[in-house]
This record gives sequence, C-alpha cells and structure tokens, in this order.
Amino acid sequence: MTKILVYAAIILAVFAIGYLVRVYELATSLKGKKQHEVTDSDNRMMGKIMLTFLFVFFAFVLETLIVCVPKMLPESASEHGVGLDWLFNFNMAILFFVFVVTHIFLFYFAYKYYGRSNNKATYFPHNNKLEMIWTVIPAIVLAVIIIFGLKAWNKITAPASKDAIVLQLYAEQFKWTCRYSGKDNELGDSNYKLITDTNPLGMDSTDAKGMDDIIVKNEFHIPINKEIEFKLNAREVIHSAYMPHFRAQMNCVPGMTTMLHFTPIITTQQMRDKLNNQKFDYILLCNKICGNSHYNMQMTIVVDTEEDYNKWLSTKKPFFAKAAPATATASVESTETKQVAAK
Ligand SMILES: [Cu+2]
Repeated sequence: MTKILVYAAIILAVFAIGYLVRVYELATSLKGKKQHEVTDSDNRMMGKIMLTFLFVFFAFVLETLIVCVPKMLPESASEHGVGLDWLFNFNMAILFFVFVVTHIFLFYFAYKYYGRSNNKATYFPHNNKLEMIWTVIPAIVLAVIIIFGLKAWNKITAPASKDAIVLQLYAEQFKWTCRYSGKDNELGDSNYKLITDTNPLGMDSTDAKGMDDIIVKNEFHIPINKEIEFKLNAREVIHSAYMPHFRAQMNCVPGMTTMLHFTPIITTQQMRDKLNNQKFDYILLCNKICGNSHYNMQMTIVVDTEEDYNKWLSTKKPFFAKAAPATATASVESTETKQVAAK
C-alpha cells in the first residue's frame, strides 16, 4: 500500500512540475518576451551555477577522502607490499593532480567565458605546439608508471629463493587447507584420484617427501622475516588466494599449481599494537566468487616470531603419522563442511 502511495506521489509530482513549467512559459509570453530566447543574464546564471558546482563537488570529494581513507588497509605487512603501496600512491597522486586541474579548468572556464551576445568565438582549428604538449607529457608520465610497475611486477613474480619455506594452500568449496612441507621443505606428491574423506588433499602415501607433511585447518602460522613460498591448488572450481594485508593474490586453478611468495615483516602482535586493536588478525580470503558460501571461505594467518613459529609447528603431527585415527577426524570435518554450506 505504501509503495502504491509513493508511486502515485511521484507521478503527481511529475505532472505538477510539467504544469509549473507551462505556467512559467505562459507568464513569459504574456510579458512579451520570446519564450526560448537565452539572454546574457541566463548565461551568467548558468556560469555561476557551474562555479558553485565546482566548489560543492570538491567539498564532496574531500568528504569522501576523509571518510574512506581511514578505512583502507593498514600499512603493508610484507616486504614487496611496501613497494606496491608506494606505486599505488604514486599513481593516485598523478591521477588526483590531473583530476583537480582538469575540473578547475572545466568549471571555472564555463563561468569565466559564459555566453555574451556581443562575443564572437575565435576560429582555432589546429595547433601543433599544443598537440605536441598534450601527447608528449602523458606519454612520459605513462612510461614512468609502466617502468616502475614492471620493476615491481618482476620482483614479485621472480622465483622464490631456495631457502623459502614451502606451503601449500588448498582451496575447495568452501574452505582452505594449509599443508606444511615439513623438515625436507618439499611437498609430497598428491593426486585428485586419491582424495577420500580421510585424505582430503589426495596425498600420495607412497611418496617419501610427503611423510613429514603437516596439514592444518582454520589458521596457519608463518614466521616473520622469512620468505614463504605458497603453492596453490584448487579441487573443483577456480578460487583465488587473497591475503590483503600482504598485498598478495593469486588464482587457484584445478589441475595446475600456481605460485606466490612473500616475506612477512610485521608479526600479528606488532600489527595489533600498531592498530591499537587486540582482536586484529591477518586473513586469507577467497577472491573468486566460487559458490554460495564463497563469502565465508577464509582462514586466519598468524605471523609469529621465529621462536613462536617453531614452537607452534612442533605441536603439529605429520599427516601420515596420525593416519590411523583419521576416520574420526574425517567425519567431524564433513559435518563441518555441511554446516558451512548450510549457512
Ligand atoms: Cu573460493
């Protein structure tokens, strides 16, 4: 009922405006003025509106910045992220400068040069010098941005160093599993054909490299100032491992292994202190819409000191070492999955 009333009110308002315009037109023609003639004073008025819009618009932009900038990500918690942030800010500074200058020109000139009846437009068909300026300057700026961007990209996509800690992030609808490569720092083979309730990653029990591999759920720990190499896999559809605080993201594609590496430089506790928020946690999210519980596909990342990390890791048992009671764990796990899916 309310909806119908609102629609009726809108329709009536449109009619009312139409009639007001008609009244205004009739009044003008009664005064003997030509109805559609645009006078200098009309133009001056439009010029003033343009100028007012410029200030209102900039005030709105400023307000948006004041509200939104504090909601952006905190400082980068990874080494390469510092460079990425710098690149992002550099791009934004250029964009903002061009944005402000062009808008001032656009609206201030509309005000300054509003139409006057005795004015005649200058005939100005071509100017080589001007074209040179607006071609060469953007070309130089773009080249600088691209060179900086390529440098950062090459650094990020270069192979990880040999002593990087190797982890697997395994994505499936709708959860993450993390596998540590153990003492040999090499992940054992796995095959989708070996996936069962008790062996969710399809790990190959005949591969010696996998004997010390450790599987963790819900949260995984990594040590500060050590390079971490992630090998990413997906079970059924494309997912994307997104770790925003480390400025890192890579797709997880079924049937292939993608890679990503970074070095964390701020522990979880240090970041909590910096943000004055003892509940803060780093997070791994899925950044590809992969199904109905995609929004809930996440895992906590804890960056520890090396000592705490080793202590935490030593409490974990290799997957194959606890394979015997795994049936019980598997059934708990499948109920969990159902619960998440039901949400
Ligand atoms: Cu996903």
